[in-house]
Amino acid sequence: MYKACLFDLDGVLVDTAIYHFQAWKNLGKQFGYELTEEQNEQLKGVSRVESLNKILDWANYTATQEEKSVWLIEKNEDYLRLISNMNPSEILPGVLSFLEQIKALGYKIALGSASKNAEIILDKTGLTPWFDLIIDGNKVSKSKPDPEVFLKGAEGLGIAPEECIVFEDAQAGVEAAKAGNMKAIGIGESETLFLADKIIPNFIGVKAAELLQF
Ligand code: G16
Ligand code: MG
Repeated sequence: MYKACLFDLDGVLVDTAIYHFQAWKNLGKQFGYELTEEQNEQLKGVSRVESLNKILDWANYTATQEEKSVWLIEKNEDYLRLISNMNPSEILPGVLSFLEQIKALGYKIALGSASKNAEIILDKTGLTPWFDLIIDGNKVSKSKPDPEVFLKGAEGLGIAPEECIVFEDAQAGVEAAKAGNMKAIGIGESETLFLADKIIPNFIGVKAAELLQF
């Protein structure tokens, strides 16, 4: 009955959070703020603009619109430099085997990421050919937990939301999947992903035919 798998990018297929963290930390120095790892956790799955707003909030810094625009560009330029050497070795363990299995089982595969740089990352890691459809931050106007990114994925694939299974590492992403009437499989810790229908720590050794039984 399930026909499509929709994947988040950062934290599910690859770990770009380390690069976002570095770029935000570098930016924070401009207003004398040192971002912590715990705070970076809270930026996972959050859009670029919202991430900057959160950081400025934590730093207690009131920025002008102009400062914000400049900083968003600077952060992204820094991030693009950091991801420029990404390669297939950065695909998270077990992911390729899982993609192979679901392809063989006949599932459609789509990306549902908040990132505006998703296509670059998929290309650099060699993941692009696996995807029937890519919905990224350039194609949506509302951030997760709004279901827009996943609903557009289902629509683009021509598959009903009830027939879709979402893979997410962020609580907001799991909420987005549930709000879209989809099944959600959380990748990571049960403390943060408790709203998911199933939770796995990662894709290592996962048998798709078993996991996708609901
Ligand atoms: C990713 C990251 C977030 C990042 C967002 C936007 O989300 O987890 O930390 O802020 O994309 O990225 P960019 O600045 O490249 O547009 P996801 O949805 O792939 O987990
Ligand atoms: Mg994510």
